[in-house]
Amino acid sequence: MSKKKLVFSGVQPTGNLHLGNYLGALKNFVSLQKQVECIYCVVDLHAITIFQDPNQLQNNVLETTASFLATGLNPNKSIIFNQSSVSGHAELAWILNCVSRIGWLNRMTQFKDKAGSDKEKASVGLYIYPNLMAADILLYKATHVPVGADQKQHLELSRDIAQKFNNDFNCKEFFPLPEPLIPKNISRVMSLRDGTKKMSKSEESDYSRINLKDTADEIIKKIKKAKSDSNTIPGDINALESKPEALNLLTIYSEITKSSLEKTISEMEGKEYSFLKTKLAEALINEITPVGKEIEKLLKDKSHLISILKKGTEKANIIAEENLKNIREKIGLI
Ligand code: AQP
Repeated sequence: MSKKKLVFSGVQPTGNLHLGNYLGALKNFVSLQKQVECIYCVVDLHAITIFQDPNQLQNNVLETTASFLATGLNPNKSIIFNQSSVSGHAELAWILNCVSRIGWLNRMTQFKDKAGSDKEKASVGLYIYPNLMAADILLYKATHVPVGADQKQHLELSRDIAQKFNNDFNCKEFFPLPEPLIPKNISRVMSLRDGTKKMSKSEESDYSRINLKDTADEIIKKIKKAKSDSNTIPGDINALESKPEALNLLTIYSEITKSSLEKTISEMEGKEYSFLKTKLAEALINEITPVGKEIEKLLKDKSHLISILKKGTEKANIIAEENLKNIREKIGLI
């Protein structure tokens, strides 16, 4: 990547970060900071689209910040801050609410999933969440956005909003059209209990996910209990199409051991799933438990975490204010 590119991404402080956040987003965040200017945000304004206990929210913001640092983000290389501390996010979101179309939002599948069967009772914020996400990205004129596959549709909407703004205000290329950076091999880590659902912080059962703070014993227990299959592991990837839980375990194992899925499957062919589970638990313990211990250590010094967020806010605010000044001008605000 050339120096002109700018990366932006965010994570909601809605609970313990898990293996899906780690493999789908955080690992990519860390490798990108070595190549290009990066801005990483704890998106607390997104979190409150669903009610959050205020004390818990504060803790979760710090825990998400600690998770960023524990996985390898460096505040001297990347800008790390929390969204609500830069008011430009909310201001640009309002402007983009007036650019984005209701028909576009009506197609967003995440709203349908999160609002559930009683959409009338969902917050307005949850419905317009993708416009705020577009504002997060466009406020910094970010060109690339590392996300898991579940965010692809929102990224496409951000591109549509950027394009419409550029057309409406006759300023071709004012906003770059942001490109998603989605991991190739494991774009969506699935629940350990139901291979058709993504691993998620808000899923009720803790057995559905591996948290970054899980101990070795918890990892062993969760992997042992994970749904798999009563047959032995097949040698043909097509035979796994109807077995999403088994495919998920094999995909996670191949990602953690940095091997291809094809190679993993051929090595595991004919073995029991209990064999895979033992190997997988071992690999996860090696990769995840040092991160969890580092999170715990960082959480012991909350004032250090707050000072990192404060410094990040100052840096983010400078870029945001400069861009907002031009945005206000473009649309005729004095
Ligand atoms: N299961 C997943 N597989 C791959 N990537 C994932 N991400 C989340 N879950 C998976 C990616 O992690 C980043 C941060 O996500 P988020 O926490 O901001 O929101 P989310 O996608 O809604 O994640 P959760 O865990 O499901 O949170 P809740 O339960 O609070 O809604 C994003 O890049 C996302 O793609």
